[in-house]
Amino acid sequence: MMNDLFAGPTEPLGDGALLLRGFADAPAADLFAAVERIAAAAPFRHLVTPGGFRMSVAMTNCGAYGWVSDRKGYRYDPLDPESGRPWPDMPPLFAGLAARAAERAGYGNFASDVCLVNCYTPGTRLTLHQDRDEGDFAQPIVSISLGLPATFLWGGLQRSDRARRLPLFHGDVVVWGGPSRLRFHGIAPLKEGSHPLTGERRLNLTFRRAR
Ligand code: MD3
Ligand code: FE
Repeated sequence: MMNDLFAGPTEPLGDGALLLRGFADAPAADLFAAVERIAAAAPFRHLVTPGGFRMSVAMTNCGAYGWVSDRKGYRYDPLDPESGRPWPDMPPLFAGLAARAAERAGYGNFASDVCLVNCYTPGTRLTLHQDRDEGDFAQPIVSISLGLPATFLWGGLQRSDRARRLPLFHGDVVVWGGPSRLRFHGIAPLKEGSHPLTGERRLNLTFRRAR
């Protein structure tokens, strides 16, 4: 398995969270090409929060469900509300890579049914939040970073807990589970720059088990 050839550095981030630096370097170009196909079928869009704010991050999804937000709330929806059609299929490359990363962190049989794709341009940020719309918090979330670097904000279990700053680079994969699963987290405003693969963008893929 490809996983067995990966000998890159791993950094434990705290209870249940593991950073795999460069775990997605080799498949990065294929991942990016798949994101472009997904975005051709389900374009990136700026969702509105229940409070009425337009998110600065542009999002799309693939898999059996997609994460969506509107004035009615946050939810996982089997249909893309923009088109009324199912989300694009999860490419086998995606699900396989996420499962191998989860395995490496000690979470066997991670079968994600959603990949939420976030697109950041310079100035885009994601304010501190928890991911709690999924059905089973015993399932981890796996994130893959592509393109421009970002500063990840890693808080605690209370919104008011001081957040640690952690740089995330192209190819980095993080597995968030166990006691870290419900920690507040976010992304600081993206800095200007250009990346050979993605241009003036950062893409983040998060793999989730919605139901
Ligand atoms: C820690 N995305 O989509 S990925 C998100 O880079 C999200 O786009 C960020 O937060 C991004 O919800 C951060 C890292 C991440 C994702 C989910 C987590 C960290 C997490 C869930 C629980 C704890
Ligand atoms: Fe999140």
